[in-house]
Amino acid sequence: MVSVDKKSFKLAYINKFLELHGIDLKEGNNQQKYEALAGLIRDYVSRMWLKTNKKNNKSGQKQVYYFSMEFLMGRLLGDALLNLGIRDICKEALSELNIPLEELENLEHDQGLGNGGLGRLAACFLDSMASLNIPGNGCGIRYKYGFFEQKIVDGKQVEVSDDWLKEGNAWEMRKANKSEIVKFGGEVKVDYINNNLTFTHVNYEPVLAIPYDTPIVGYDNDVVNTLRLWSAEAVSNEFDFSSFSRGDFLKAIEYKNSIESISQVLYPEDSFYKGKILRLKQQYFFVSAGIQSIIRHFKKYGGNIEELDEKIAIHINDTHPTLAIPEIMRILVDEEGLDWNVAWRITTNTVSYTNHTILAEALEKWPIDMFKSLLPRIYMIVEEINKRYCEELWNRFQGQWQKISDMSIIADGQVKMAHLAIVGSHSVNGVAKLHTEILKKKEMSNFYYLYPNKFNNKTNGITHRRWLLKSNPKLTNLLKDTIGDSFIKHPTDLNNFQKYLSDDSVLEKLSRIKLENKKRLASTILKNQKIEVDPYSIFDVQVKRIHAYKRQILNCLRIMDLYNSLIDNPDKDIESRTFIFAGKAAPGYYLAKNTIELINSIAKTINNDSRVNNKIKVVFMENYNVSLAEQIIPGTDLSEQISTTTKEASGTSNMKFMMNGAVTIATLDGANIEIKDEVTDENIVIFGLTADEVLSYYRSGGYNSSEIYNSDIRVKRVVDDLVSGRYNPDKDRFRSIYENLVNYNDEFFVLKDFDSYVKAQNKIDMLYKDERRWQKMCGQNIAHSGIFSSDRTIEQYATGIWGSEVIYKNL
Ligand code: 26V
Repeated sequence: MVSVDKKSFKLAYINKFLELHGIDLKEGNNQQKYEALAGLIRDYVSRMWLKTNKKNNKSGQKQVYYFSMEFLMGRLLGDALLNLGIRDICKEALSELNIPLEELENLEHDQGLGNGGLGRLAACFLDSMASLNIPGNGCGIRYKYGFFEQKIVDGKQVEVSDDWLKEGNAWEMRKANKSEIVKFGGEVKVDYINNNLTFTHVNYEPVLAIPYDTPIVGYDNDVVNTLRLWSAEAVSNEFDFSSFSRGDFLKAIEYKNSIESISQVLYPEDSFYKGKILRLKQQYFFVSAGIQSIIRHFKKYGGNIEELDEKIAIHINDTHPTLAIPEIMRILVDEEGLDWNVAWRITTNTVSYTNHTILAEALEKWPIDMFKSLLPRIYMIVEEINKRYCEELWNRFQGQWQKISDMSIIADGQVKMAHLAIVGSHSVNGVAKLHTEILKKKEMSNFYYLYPNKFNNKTNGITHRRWLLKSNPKLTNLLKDTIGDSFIKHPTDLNNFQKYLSDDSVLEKLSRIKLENKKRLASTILKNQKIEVDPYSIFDVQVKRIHAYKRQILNCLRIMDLYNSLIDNPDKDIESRTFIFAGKAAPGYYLAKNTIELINSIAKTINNDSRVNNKIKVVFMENYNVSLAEQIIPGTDLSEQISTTTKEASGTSNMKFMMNGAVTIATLDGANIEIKDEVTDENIVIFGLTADEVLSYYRSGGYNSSEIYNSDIRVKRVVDDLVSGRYNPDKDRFRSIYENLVNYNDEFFVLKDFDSYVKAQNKIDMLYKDERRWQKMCGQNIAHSGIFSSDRTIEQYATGIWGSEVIYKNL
């Protein structure tokens, strides 16, 4: 804990400001004031950081490294203040200087180095590892440009590059002395020396990997872990001096740019995975730099390489960092001279892998030619791994050639990263119970048969520090006032809140807090989208990446249907609602971008129709990111989790919403099932096909969407309106959505689930009318959300996969 009082904080702040800017505080602008505050907090953090590092170097405790292409961190200042326990002191001290803390906090650019769930999960995990006192560090790429910023122009998404480093980054520390060289291209020279084969990589292109370290502050425990992000630079004497002397300046610049492009930009997750060479380069770049630096550090502190797996755990977040497996093998065999079998044992014991999707089209496969020419030695190692593994398969599945070829790492001219990840790690986990079952029984059943003990489930979680304490201080205070503050360190203590749900005054307070959060959200909507919404209406929210399987379209069709019924029957007794959407579409994903346009067209039509205006409104909020989520989620009444069952691996916003007292309308998909099990059927509204039904349709057919279209007149009416010109003067604008639903048999069962969705929504209306009952439901959701803290998830990873000690006490 930082022990500082208001007076000394104020003094330290004034000094820091002067030190950084050389002017009087009064003359400074807010950006300068933010920089001084961040600088001061970083000073506090640095001392603990040093202490944690020293302890780790000495203790011999197992170190966990979480490798991920994405870390969606959001803003860091508020998080640090909260975890250091000095937010109140800081706020008061600044307010005495006439500086509103929130204004400074809002100046910080979101660190948006991730697409969505997978990247945000990595960020929550870092927070939990630090808060549970687990020596756990992140390893990734310092993209110069984060996930694009979304602008909505004429209802359409326009992508703008996210220049997040433009004002500098107060939290990172460049560590040039800890750089590594990563080698691309070239050839491998094989020699036979002293009865040993040796492999020398020659004529390669060296790339300098420079680490930038960001402190990850644990909650109230003096622990500061590290997120290490790598940036690519040209090895200086490889380009400028030689080329310069020949006067070829432009060539030198071109070369420099081509090297730097490796860490230039984060790839947007697409509907289809495209094997782009730059992405493969990115993957090897950060994995190689990360593994080299881990092993260098391990040896520096006296580690015995043959005990690497006892002291180090490397976790790979999806298949993106799978090259860690052959890279460790390369170092152990080529550089450390270990026997292949020994090296293989160490490698597989060290590495563990999480799968985050069953969408076959998202699985990474690299063309052999590309792989081989970019990473010649790594390719040889993968070939050798595959050769030995296929021998094992031949023994196990004699004569079953098709099966062996299906399971091979290299087949059909491609290197299959998921296969390499499963074979080369000791643990494969899914991210929710249903998801893990589908992996075992269906998607990866052959592998489950071969390695039953590798497969396990670790249901996702979210850090309650950011998603409750930080984003919803009012609710946090009510919880502290009722159940005390033990839930902060033991989130399942939120259960104690159940006892208070028969107390009307508590329910009344809960409802007031929600209203205040809704008012805050309403003013953001007015400011950003210039739409006035009624905070007394139901805030019905679907915020997430735009994707066909997440079924924003189902939500749209239901809104169109409600609109029809209000026009048909102006006296229809419904609760007034504000439908709020937000989310980004991959730039190359036509259908997703078209969905955004549809939402905006519906919004325009409905919001301008005075006949329904006091009943329903539709809003699409621009540029969904972590900071916007922190505002939207506490102000939500109804959480939309309506993916096609079996498709959403887990979902994590579902957990954030429940923790903030929203009621969920959901399909039995991903972690929704576990949420339902926790809150019980009375406190969630479930609809739609079950997993068995969906799987059976996919397996045996039998679904005909046009039958529904032709038989349900409500469905026909809304689907026809997609192409009638009612929502957009260009009748063909949404033609492809129409075609997908009617003529391409509706792959995601939108029409099939429509009726049950409408009924579920009517049930929501009915429940909401009974205010007391509704508040109780909200309270039950909060009370049962503790299990979905990422502290629980991380404890399960630590004990079940990484074999790290979990020590709660402070340093
Ligand atoms: C795939 C690709 C393909 C090529 C280009 C860039 C790119 C980036 C990411 C991905 C994989 C995305 C997988 C993913 O985000 N899965 C989500 O993981 C969440 C955390 O486990 C989970 O809650 C969501 O249900 C799941 O969709």
